[in-house]
Parts: sequence; structure tokens; C-alpha cells
Amino acid sequence: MKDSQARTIYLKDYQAPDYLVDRTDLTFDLDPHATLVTSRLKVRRNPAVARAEETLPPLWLDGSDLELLSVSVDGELLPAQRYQEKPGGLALSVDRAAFELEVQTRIAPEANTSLEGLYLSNGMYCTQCEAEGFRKITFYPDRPDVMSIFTTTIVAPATYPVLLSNGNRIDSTTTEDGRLRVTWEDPFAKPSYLFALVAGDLQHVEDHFTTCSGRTVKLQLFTEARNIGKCAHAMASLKHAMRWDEEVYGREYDLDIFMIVAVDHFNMGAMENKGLNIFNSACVLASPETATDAAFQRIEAIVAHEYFHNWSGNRVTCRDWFQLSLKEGFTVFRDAEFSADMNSRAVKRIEDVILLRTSQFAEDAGPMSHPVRPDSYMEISNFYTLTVYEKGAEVVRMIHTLLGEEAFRRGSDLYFERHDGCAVTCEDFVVAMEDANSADLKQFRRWYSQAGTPVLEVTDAYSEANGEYSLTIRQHTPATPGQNDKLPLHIPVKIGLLDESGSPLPLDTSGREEMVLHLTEAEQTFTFNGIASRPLPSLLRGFSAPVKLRYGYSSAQLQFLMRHDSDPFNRWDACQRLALDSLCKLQQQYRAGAALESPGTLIEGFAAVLDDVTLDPALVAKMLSLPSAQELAEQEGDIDAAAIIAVRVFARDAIAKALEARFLARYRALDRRKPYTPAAEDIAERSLKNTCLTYLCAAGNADSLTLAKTQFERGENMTDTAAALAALVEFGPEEQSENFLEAFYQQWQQDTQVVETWFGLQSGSAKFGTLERVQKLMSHPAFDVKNPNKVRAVVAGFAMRNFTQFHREDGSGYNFLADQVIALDKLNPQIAARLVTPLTRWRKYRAEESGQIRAALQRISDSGKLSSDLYEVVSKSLGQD
Ligand code: B3K
Ligand code: ZN
Repeated sequence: MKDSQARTIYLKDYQAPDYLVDRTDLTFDLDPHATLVTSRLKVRRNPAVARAEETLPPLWLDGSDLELLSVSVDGELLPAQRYQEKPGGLALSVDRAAFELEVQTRIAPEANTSLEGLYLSNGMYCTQCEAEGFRKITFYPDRPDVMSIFTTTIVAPATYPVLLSNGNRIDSTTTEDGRLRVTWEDPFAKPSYLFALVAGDLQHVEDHFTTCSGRTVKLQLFTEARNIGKCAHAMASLKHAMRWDEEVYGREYDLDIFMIVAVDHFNMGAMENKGLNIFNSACVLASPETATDAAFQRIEAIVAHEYFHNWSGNRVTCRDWFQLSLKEGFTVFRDAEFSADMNSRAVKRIEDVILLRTSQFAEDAGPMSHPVRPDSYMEISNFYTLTVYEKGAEVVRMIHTLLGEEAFRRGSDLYFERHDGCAVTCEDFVVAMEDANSADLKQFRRWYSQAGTPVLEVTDAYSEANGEYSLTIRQHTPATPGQNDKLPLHIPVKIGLLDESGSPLPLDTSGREEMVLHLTEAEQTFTFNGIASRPLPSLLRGFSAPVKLRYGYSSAQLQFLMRHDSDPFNRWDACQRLALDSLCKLQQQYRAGAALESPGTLIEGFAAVLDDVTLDPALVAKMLSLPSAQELAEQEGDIDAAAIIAVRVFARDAIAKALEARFLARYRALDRRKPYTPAAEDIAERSLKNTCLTYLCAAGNADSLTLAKTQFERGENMTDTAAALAALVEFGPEEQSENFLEAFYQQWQQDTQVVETWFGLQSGSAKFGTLERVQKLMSHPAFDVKNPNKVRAVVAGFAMRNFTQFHREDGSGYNFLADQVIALDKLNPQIAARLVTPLTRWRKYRAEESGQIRAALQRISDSGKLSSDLYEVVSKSLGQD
């Protein structure tokens, strides 16, 4: 296996830049095949590293896939012997400590399929520079600790009437030959990764926001004309986010204009470029007819996330990419709290914890395992991970839990004040939290440097004679690649105790009923006095730390917690544990070749949940959802895919049949046919209604399929329509399902986002998402291998969300994925490196699957020259690096 230029970069090797760039003045003469980029930089020696007597070091400018046309210093063309083009950039010999550098390059946006740098999406020019895409635009010190004031001039034919960049528009003219020429200036110094440019024939919607100090900010959302009716929700979300950041963090927006642009070809969700956020259209465009509730909520969260970056990321940025979690972990925490305030707090927490437990824990236990602040990387794009984002957010959440709301705010105020306009480190963040509160987070810092998911084993003891109850907690973090020995972490464990009637017990003389235990030792005992009878502990409330918790709850105790715990998250968690226990028992029966027994306890538990009309319907829906196949897989050492699939279907059908009457009653009560709103209460009702509908259809009663058919045909909103279609596809007669799918496509074929939903429905279907069908979808006219959303809907839908078909015994699913990864690596390395993830878990499977998956991975490795992105993941997974 070879890659282009894989080499490992280490945090310990960080050095401050030799030169700084005070001003960056860019001119783009746009052309699909030959865009001319002129860059004028005011460069000076970095005083922090300069010593008077030394000779000047060469100036290094990163560059990739660029055609260099000329280099001048202070207005004079530089002779060729003064600069050297090397792999990855340009080295200039320098004879003065401050100078103006002009570099001209030519690039071809049309040929750029990596979607990094400047590229075309449906004929619209757009950019993506984080992390290292700016070097595909021009030669530049493309590192986040070089911050500069940017001015950008865009020249384009009149067929591109909208020309955008960061900051404020300061000039707009028509050239003599009839082209448009627009100049933007961003007054805030920023690293190159926050640069953005957009040019296209776009429409926009406009609104405004009055900031807390009374300034008016113009808000504009740009999209192709056909999507102009899908902007309202994102605009409303933006205004909510702007207000929330003022109220909760005291952060006011700083420019007079904030723009969002929707593009169809985008590698991830969105990008926080200063004043000009660029969004994947699936993460910003929505209407009730075309987008599901999940999409509405995702849009609200991502719009907020990108907006929040204006402070946590842009005003205060990262010194180097090892510090990525400084901005991402903090911003994910901020957006999670925003979503919790806008919607159901418990449900938001549950969704985030499901993601952690299924995917981040798997990453922590896999070959790419790394700390929240990695020590090394080959390709930084591979480190935009769940560990950096989601576990990083958990680390910030734990600081919040340990310090408390007000102290955390003092810490964040100090952080923003102290580091405004600077590129800093995770350490700086922690120090600000400490300094603002005279707190000690010394041991807590290990969360940034130690990889792996800690396991907490809890035992308890009760002495009736003394009225004393004690909890003993042992912590242990398993070894991860390159880190064998782990130290104890400082872990906040939020707990409560319930008496036999389910009431909370006072935990100390102050009478508080909930507290945070500070676990800092490998083993520690916490004692509570004045406890009249043996209590039931409610542990790790709200998932107060990203750990695996083990305590030997009986089924009866779990059912008790489900009914009485005052912490809604833990009520759900008790229900999940009950389901996991039942499914594990069923797996044992399946593996032993025994008849599967109906999961009676689980059915009882679910019945009680369904009968409790006082519970938030959204919480009920979550409680009634069985753990996913992926989550079940995470429980085991030797994953047996066939067993997981079989017992999940068995349990689901048994629950469906046993509780059919209850599901029907709740469905009917919730089927109110109200006009659509994305309000939390309405989303909650739809989610429970559609959960009931799915169980009803699983029970196999023809009347239920009629209910689904009616709901589908009414087509009142995409949430209900897609849920009904999914149920019909999964449980209805095959021929009819085909007809429904076809009817749906005919109705929505013009709508990009709905077609993506349609693809995903099929590729992720246990019944319909067979390999043959997925291959057929890849030749569908609406499929486009150069569009990551389509690849995600079809290929990732199959490989990551269709456990049943992907793990087909003949190994064809693994081979298919290997083929797709090899092909995609030539077009878009970032997407290829993400898509290969399911194959990296080969060691966790039983021998049969494990051998097949490894062989598929080996085939990728042997397929020729790989991108550095894919090389890193494949070589680490095979154990070669
Ligand atoms: N900061 C971007 C992610 C960039 C990913 C580059 N491969 C979006 C976000 O986290 O807000
Ligand atoms: Zn982010």
C-alpha cells in the first residue's frame, strides 16, 4: 500500500510561525477551467520567534494542486533561484524582515472533485477551506495561528450576479467588458481556514436582527431559485441562536451582515466561515412538505452551531489542529444546550447519548482511537471525529457540571475576554475556567490526553443498624493504540437515592436530593448517613460523564426506576437497560439453538410506559425504541451479526403483538391532523404516533397497513409521509411496497432533499435494501457519485445503517463497500476515508465475518496508490502503522 505523501505530524513538534501575514488581499478572476488567483500579502517576521542576529529563515507557503504563474517581492518579480516549488508548497528565500509578496496562481474549479478549496456545485462557485483547503486556492501559510485581515475581489461574468466573500461589501462595479467586480473586506483578523467565496445565480431571503446593544444586523440566506421557499426555518433558527448566545453567554454578533449559502455538493454539514457560512443544502433547507421533524431539528442545531462558532472558533480560534476540540467540543456543547432549551431537554440528551454509546464508544475502542486532543495525525481531515466533537463536548459538559452554571459562565467570559483575536489551546480554555473560579482542574485535564472509554463498576452496601448506605466505585480505562497505561480520571458522577415508595431521599444534612460525586481515585467509597431503609441508587444521572456504567440492577429495580426516577434521562436509561438485558438473554438462547422466549419483562415495562399519559410523548417514543443493532453489537466481544438481527426482529414483533391494542389506542389519540408546526410538543406527538404505527405494522395486522396507507396517501407532512412509507416498505406486501416507493418518487423527483430521503429509505431497509437494489440505485438518474449526500444516502445508508443486509453471510456487502471506497478515493478522499469506517471494526466480529471484513480492507490496501486520508485509516486498521 502506498499513499501520496503520508507522514505523521506530532503535537510535540509544534513551533510558532516564522512569519506573520498582517494583510491578505486576494483577487479572483473566475473561470471553471482557469481561475486566476492573485494574492498580495503583507508579510513580516514573527517577533515572538525572531532573534536579531540570525539570518532570515525561508518563508514557507503551503500549496497543493496549484499552477504557479509568478512571484514578486515588493513589486519586483522574484528570480527562479529565489524560490523552490516542493511537494506540498513553496519555499522562498527572504532578504528582509517585512515585505509585500505577490503570488499569482491558476486553478481549475471544474476539475476539483475533492470539494476542498474552490470548486463548482451545480454551476455555482463555492469554497471549503477547513482544515487545509486554502492551500488549494493559493500559496499561503495555511495554518490557524497565522491570522490576517482579508480583502477579496471577485471578477466574474454577469451570469454570476451574486459574488460573496467574508465581511462587508465595500465595492461593486461592472468592468469595461461587462463583467461584475465586487470587493469584500473582513475587518476581523482570521486564519485562512475561515476564508470563503461564493459566486452564482442565486436568490436570497432577507431579515434582520437587533443585537443587545441595539445594532441592526442584516441576515441573508442564499440559495438557488427553486429552493427559495425552504429558507424560513433556518432564518428563524438563526435569530433564536443569536438571541440565545447573547442571553446565555453574553456574546453579541460583530459584523453588520451575516450570510448563509446553501450548496448541494458539500463534504459535511456546514462551515462557519466568518460572516459567510456555507451549508450543505440538506442541513439548511426545509419545508413541512419536504423535510422530516428530524431534519427540522438538525437544521436548527447546525445553524446554531455554525453561528456560535463566530465566538467559539472565529474570534477565539485554535493554535493548531491538535486543538480542534477547543472550538468543536465547546461549540457542540453550546449547540446541545441551545437545542435542549428550544426543545425537550431530556430527549436531546438521550439522542446525544445514543450517538456516543453507539458510535463514539466504538471509535474509542477501534484502531483510530485517539484522545480529545490527539497527539499525532497523518491527515487532519480524519480527526473531525465523534471523539473530538462529541466526547469533546462531554468534556466541556463535565467542567460545567463540576463548576456549576454561574462559575462556568465566569470561566467562559474570561476565556473570550483574555483570548479575543488569538489562536489558543485547550489548555488555555481549562486555565480560564480555573482562573475565573480559583478551581483546580489538574487531574481533570487527563480527559484531553487519555483515549478510551472509562468503565465504572459500582457496588453498594447498606447497614440498617447505622442507617448508612455506601457506594463503592471503581474506574478503569482499557488500553488503546499507543496508550497502554491509563491513569484515574476526575469523573463527575451525578446521583440520587430512591426509597421504597420511589421518593427521593435526602443525601446529606442540607437535604439535597441529588449530588455530584467527584470520583478521582481508581476506587473510592462514598457514604450516606441517616438512610432509614435500603435505597435504590439512580446513578450517572443525565449521563454526567461519558463512561460505561456497571451496576447489577435486577429487572424489577429497572422497572422501578422507569416509573419513579425523578431524572427523565435515567428513566429512559433504565428502560434501555431492561431492553438490552432482554435482548442479550435472547441472543444466548439463539446461539444455544434454543427456542426464543417472549421477553415478558420488557413487554410489561413497555406496557407501563404506554399507559403513563403524564410522560412527555417524545420521551415515551424514545423509551419504546429498542437499542439499535449497532448498539447491541457494541455490547459484545465476538459480534454475531445474524444473532443480533434475529433477536431484534423477534423482540420487536413480540412487543408489537402483545401491546397491539395499546399502540392502536395511542395512535388514534395522537392522530390529530393538526396543521404542521416544528414546535417541540407537535414533534413529540408525531414521534410517538409514528412509533406506534411502526409497531402496529410489525404486528402484521392488515388493518394497520391500511392505517399506514391512509397516512401515506394523506401526505400532510414529510414526517408522517416518510414514517408511513417506511412502515409500508418494511412490513407490507412486496409488490405494493414497490408501488408506494414509485409513487413517492414520481411525486418528489424534482426535490433533491426528498430524493435523498427516498434513497435512504431503500438503502437502509432490512427488506428492500438488498445489495442488488443498492447497486441498481447507484445507476439511478438521480444518483451522482460526485455528490456526498447521494453517496451517504445510498452507500453509507447500506453500509452503516442496514445491519441486516450489509452483514449478509456471503460477505458481498463488505466487498461492495471496498469497491466503492477504492473508486471514491480517486474523486473525494475525505468521503472515501469516512465510508471505510464499518470495515475498520473487523476485529470485533466472530471469526467468519472478521476474516471477510479484513480481506475487504486488505483489498483496498492492495489496490494501488491511496490518498493520505484513506491510507491513514486503512493502515491503522490493518495494524501496519
Ligand atoms: N468546522 C466545520 C468542519 C470542517 C470539516 C473539515 N473537514 C464544521 C463545523 O464543525 O462546524
Ligand atoms: Zn463546528
